[in-house]
Amino acid sequence: MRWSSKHVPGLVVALMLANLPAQAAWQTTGAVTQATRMGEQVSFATTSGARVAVSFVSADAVRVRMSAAGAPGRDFSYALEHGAPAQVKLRFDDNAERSELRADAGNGARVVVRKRPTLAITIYDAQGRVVVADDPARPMAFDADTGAVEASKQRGAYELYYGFGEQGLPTMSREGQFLVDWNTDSYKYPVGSNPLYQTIPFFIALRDGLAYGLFFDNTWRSHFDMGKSDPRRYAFGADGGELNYYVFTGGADRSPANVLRDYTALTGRGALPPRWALGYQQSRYSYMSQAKVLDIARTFREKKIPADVIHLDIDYMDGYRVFTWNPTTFPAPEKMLADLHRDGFHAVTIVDPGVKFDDNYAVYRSGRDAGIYVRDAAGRELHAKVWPGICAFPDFTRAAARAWWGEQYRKPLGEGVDGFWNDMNEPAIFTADDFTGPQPAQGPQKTFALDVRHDGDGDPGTHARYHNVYGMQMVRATFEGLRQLAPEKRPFAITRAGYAGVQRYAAVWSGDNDASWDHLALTIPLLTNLSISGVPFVGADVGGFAATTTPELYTRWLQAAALTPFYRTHSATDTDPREPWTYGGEYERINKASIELRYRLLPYLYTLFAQNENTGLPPLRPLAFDYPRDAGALLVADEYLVGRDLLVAPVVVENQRARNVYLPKGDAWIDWWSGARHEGGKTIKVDAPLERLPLFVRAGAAIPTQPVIQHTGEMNNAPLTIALATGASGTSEIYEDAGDGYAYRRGAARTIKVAVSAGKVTLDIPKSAAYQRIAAIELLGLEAAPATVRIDGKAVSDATFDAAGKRLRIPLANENVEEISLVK
Ligand code: MIG
Repeated sequence: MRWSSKHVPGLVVALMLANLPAQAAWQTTGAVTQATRMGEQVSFATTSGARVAVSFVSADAVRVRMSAAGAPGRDFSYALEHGAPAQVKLRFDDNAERSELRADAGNGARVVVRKRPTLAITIYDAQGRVVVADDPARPMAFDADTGAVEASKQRGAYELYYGFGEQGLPTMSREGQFLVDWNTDSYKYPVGSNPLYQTIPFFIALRDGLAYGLFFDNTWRSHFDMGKSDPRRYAFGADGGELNYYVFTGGADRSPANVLRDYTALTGRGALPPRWALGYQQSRYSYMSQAKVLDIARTFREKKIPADVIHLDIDYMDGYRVFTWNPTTFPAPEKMLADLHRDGFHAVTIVDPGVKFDDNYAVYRSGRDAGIYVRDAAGRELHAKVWPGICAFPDFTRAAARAWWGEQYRKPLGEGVDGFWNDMNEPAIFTADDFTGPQPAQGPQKTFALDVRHDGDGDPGTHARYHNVYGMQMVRATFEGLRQLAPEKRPFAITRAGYAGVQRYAAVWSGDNDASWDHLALTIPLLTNLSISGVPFVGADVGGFAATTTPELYTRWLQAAALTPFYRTHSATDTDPREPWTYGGEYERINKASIELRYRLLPYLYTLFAQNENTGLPPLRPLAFDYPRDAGALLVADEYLVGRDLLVAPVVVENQRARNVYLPKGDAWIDWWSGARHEGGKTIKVDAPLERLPLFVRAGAAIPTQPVIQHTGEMNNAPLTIALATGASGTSEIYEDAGDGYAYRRGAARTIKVAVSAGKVTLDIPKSAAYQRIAAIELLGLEAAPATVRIDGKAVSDATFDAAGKRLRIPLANENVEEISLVK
C-alpha cells in the first residue's frame, strides 16, 4: 500500500519546513515475512524490506523499533540514562497470522503483532484491555527517499494527552493539536506557540481514567498530530532516523504516576538539587556592575525579603567572552562573590555556547587546539554571529568537547561562582549578515545550517539529526564538569534547551516569556506539562521577561509562582527595574509575603525533590496527574498541585479579587488560611484579594513548614512545624538531610513518618541532632479547641488555638513523641 504525503497533512507541514520534496513516496512496512526471536527481542522482516523489533524493557514497558533500511543502526540514545535500554526475558508465540509477546515475569503487558496485510501492533495491559493499537489504515510507514518515518495509533473517542515537554499552549491537554519538536529560540513567544526551546517527545494519555505513556525517542525534527487531522487517530513521526518508541502501560493500576515512574526509570530522574537552589532567585538582564549586584543583595537583607540566589546575565563578561569577567565593571569578582556568600547569597552566571572567534582569547585558542568545535559541511570550523560577534561552537555531541567544556568551569568555580545558567543552546545564532528577509523570530535562519556536522558520540551526522540534543549535551557537559571539579557539591545548572532526559543535568526555565496576563496564565499548563514530562525542576521568569510588567501583574505572578520549583524574577534589558520592592507600599509588602510563604513551605518542596529522585514523581503536577478518574479535574488549567497534598489556585486574571476553585473528588481539602473544610468534587468560590494566594491542603496530609528565614543557610537552626490537615486519615513522610553534598546517598538523612487518624497523630521521628528539629505540630481545620491534648498519654497545657484560622498549635518540648491525641 502506498499513499502520497498530501494525504498526511501533518507530514506535509513537517517536510516543507525541512525543505524536502513535498511529493515524497510513503510506504508501509507491508506484511511480515518472517518473525525471528533474537535473544530477548523479536525481529520482524517485512515485504518492504523494513525490519521491526519488539522487546520489553520492563513487564509494563514495550519497545518498538522500525528500521526502514532493514539492518538497525547503532542502538544508542542520548535520552536514556544508560545509553541503551535493558531487555527483560520474553515469552513468544507465533503462528501464520500473528505473533504474541509477553514479558516472562507474567502479569504485565502483552503485545500482539498482526502479520497481514501489513504489520500492525496492539498492546494490552495485564487485565487484557487494549492500551493502544496501530491504526490499520495508517500503520508504520516510511519514505525511503527522504528518510522520514511515521506511525499512527487509534484514538479513543475521548482520549486526553499530557506532557510533550515544553509547549506554549494554554490548554492542559494536548488533544486536537499538531505539535512540532525542533528546539527554537522564540523571543516573546505568543500564547499558542510551538515549537519552543525543548524537545521531549513523550506524553501520558488518559482514556476512561486509565493511563498509558508513549515516548518517541528520535532526535530529528519530529511531530505529533494528536487527532488534529483526524480525530480517530493520532500520528507521530520524524524527518529521519528510526521509528523507535516505547509504550508504558501504567502497571497494575494504569496510573499516570506509574507511567512517569517507568519513563523516568529509562530516561533518569532529576537529582536532588542543593537546598539553596530552592530558595528565591533574583535576576536581571543585566545587573551591570559588581556594585549593583552587591547593592541588590544588600537591599534584600535590609528589607528582610528572603532570597538565596542572584543571577549574572551576559554583561558580567568581557566582550561576552565566556569564562571571563569585564575588568571595568566587575574588577574584583572574587571579592564580590565572597561578600555575597557572607550575606548568605549564592551566585549563578550565564554561559552561552558561542566562544568568541578571537586569536587573543585563550579559551577560544584552547578549544581550537583541542579540535572540539563544530565543523560545517565543507569541514571548516563553523562560524556564526552571536553576542560576542563571530563565534565558534563546541560540538557537545563529542565526548572530548564535553570534557573540555566541563574543565572550563574550574576558573569560575574557584572564584566562587555557585551555579551556571546555560542559555542560547537550541543553538540560537543571529541571522547572517547577508540575510535580507524579515528578521525571523524563529526558524532555520536562527540556528546552524542543517548540513553542519556533529560527532554524535561516534555516530557522525548532520545538524538536522543532532540539533535537538545540542543544548542537552551542553548542559550535560556543564553538569559532569561540575560533578568532577567539586565532587562534594550538588551541581546547579539551568538550561533553556533540552531533549528527553535533560532532567538528569539541569533545571529548565521557559525562556523569553512576555509580561502579560496571558503569559502568567500560560505558566500553569506549560510548567505542569513539562514537569510530568520527567523534568521536575521547572520555572518561568516571574513578571514575564520581554516587557515592563505592571505592579499588579508582577505581584500576582510572584504569588502564583511561589510554589513552583524554580522561583526566579528575571527581566529583559529594555524593561523597567523589577525587584520585589520596585513598586513599594502594599505591593512590596505582598511580594515579601509571597516569598515568605515560599520559605515557610520550603521543607515540603525539599521533601518532594527527595521523593522525585526515588520515584520520578515531580513536585509540580496538573490535577489530572493525581486524579485521572475525576472528569472534573482533567482539563483544569488554572490550578496546580504541589506534590499530592497542596493545591494552588492562583489568580492569573487582572483585577480579579475572587475566583472559582475546583477541588478534586475523593479527598477533602482544608483552606490553608481559614481552615475551612471543603469536600472535593465541586467548584467553590474563594476570596482572593491581592494579598491572597488561594491554597488548600488535602485532609490527612502532613506538611513540614519552617519559620520565615532570610535564606536557606539559616535552615539548620530553624525548627520545623508539621502542619496536619485533619478530617481524614493519611500517612506522610518528611525528608531531611544536610542540604548539599552526597552524604545522603550514604545514609546521612532522616525520614520522619506521620500518620493522622481520627483524634490521633502518630509520629515516628528517628532521633538525630543533625537536622532541623521538630518543634511543633499544627492541626488545621479544627472547629473548636479540644478539651485536652495529650502527648504520649500526658496532658499538656501549652497548646494554643487560633479560632480564625481553625488551627491548633502544639509545641513539642523534644522529639521523644510518638502519639498525640485530642480529647473533645
Ligand atoms: O539573546 O542573556 O532567554 O533569559 O536574559 C538573548 C540575555 C539572550 C536569552 C535568555 C534571557 C537572557 C538573554 N538571552
